[in-house]
Amino acid sequence: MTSSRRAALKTILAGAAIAPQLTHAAEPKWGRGIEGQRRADLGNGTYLNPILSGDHPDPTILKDGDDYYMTFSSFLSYPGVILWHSRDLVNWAPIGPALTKPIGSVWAMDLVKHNGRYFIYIPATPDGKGTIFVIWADNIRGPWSDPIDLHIEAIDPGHAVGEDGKRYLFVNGVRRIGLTDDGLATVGTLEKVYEPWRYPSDWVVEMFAPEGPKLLRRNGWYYLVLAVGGTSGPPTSHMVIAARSRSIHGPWENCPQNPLVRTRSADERWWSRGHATLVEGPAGDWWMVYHGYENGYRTLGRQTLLEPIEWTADGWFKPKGGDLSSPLPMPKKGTAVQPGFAKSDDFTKNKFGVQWCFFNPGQDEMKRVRFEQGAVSIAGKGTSPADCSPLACIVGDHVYEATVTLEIGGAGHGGLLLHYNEHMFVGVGFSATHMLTYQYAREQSWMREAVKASTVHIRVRNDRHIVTFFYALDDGKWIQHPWQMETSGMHHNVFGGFLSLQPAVYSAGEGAVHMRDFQYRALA
Ligand code: 6LW
Repeated sequence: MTSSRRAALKTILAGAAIAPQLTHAAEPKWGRGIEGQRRADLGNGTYLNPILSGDHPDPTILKDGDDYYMTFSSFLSYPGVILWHSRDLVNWAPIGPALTKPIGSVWAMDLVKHNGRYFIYIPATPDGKGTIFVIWADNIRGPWSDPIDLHIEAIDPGHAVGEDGKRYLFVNGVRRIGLTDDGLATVGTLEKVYEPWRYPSDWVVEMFAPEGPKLLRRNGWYYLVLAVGGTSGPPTSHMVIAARSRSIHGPWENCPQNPLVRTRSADERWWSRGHATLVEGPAGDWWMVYHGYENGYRTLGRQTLLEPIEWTADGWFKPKGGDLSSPLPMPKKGTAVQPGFAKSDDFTKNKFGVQWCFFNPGQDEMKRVRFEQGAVSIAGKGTSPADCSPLACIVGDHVYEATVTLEIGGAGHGGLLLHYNEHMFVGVGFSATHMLTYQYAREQSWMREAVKASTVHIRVRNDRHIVTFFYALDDGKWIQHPWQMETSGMHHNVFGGFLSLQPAVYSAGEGAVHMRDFQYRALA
């Protein structure tokens, strides 16, 4: 297509009128950032959770002088372990990925600084079997080392330095293992160090699952903050509990106020709140970051929440944010970085590992990618969206549209999806001769339609789980796809894996798909 034809089409497409939105009960008023994306900072001295909307679970946070860094479980998305930066705990900007080499599904990590060097302890599942890796860097912006397998069969590492100056990793259970001084190998074996506080056995939770141990040394105490109750299942599952000890070797004393955080009712805005880390704010006050599912939006994954805490005279702490459904005062003395980023992409800049991640890629997946002028070409792989490692991005809005222009080259096919995993996605694809419709992770061949177009434009609108696809062929005239879908059940409680529903582009079969003009806009 010539560039003048492309410009003309872009104008037609941008102005295209499409079906009106559904109406819904009133929701809280979030701030709106770039492309209308949800923004926590309300601009009036308060913020409204989540601080990072969309799939940002198991936050691990590091205060490094006036800077804060955070990363989140990235599961099977690569490049993975995306680091974010903030100077006020509320506004966060992405830095980029710390892990490019696939090592399986990445779960709750610990980001630490020790003797001037940065470390990320990463539980992952290479070959389906769990172990803990470490990567390190002298500059948090990289380069990061290759992952080193510590051969620890456990999840959820939490790093601590004992009063003896020795390094330890606490893991789920709660168990502990020693580390060498350089932090890159283990000393001894896993040993059980703490039997956590138990909630009454008739509470409605998923399972006991003591995990996510995070350690803090303050005023002569070691605090051990952890999650119990299970991250998913019923909305009242997850909780934050704490224990403390004068020594890294115990004995650990349970916090008399356990559980410190828990969703009490399914009427609350945030479900399954838990997995917390304590962090000092810019003004020397204290906060907790943790995650939760948003009521009615499990499809968005677990989102990052920030809650103020207060240290009490008895040396314990208590949360002060209630159920987090209302705006809270911003942390004092911080400065805001430009939060988030534009998800619209003209492919003049490489946004792999900030926005775009392959789902469950092979070791050489980036070899499929070729940047061209204002486009990216993705070589085909596999035979369908289920086995071709679609290119996906995390979103955090209740209503949004994503639009892309594709040129389908060769005998392959490509399209736009809402993708959870290989067992669940919906979408519309095109080959050189046909339009393909995917529902229930399968092509519905009875819907296959003959079309002939060198260029296709596809738009997906997700309006609070009501999903509508639109497409336009060479003349740029939008047509609403005849099948509207409902996707509220596409989440972890049904399909496992702790993932989220993400807009994704796929390229399958022989040939390549040229992708250009990706546009995102949040509508609510
Ligand atoms: C995470 C663990 C958990 O490592 O989910 O249910 C795992 N709890 O803490 C993946 O996010």
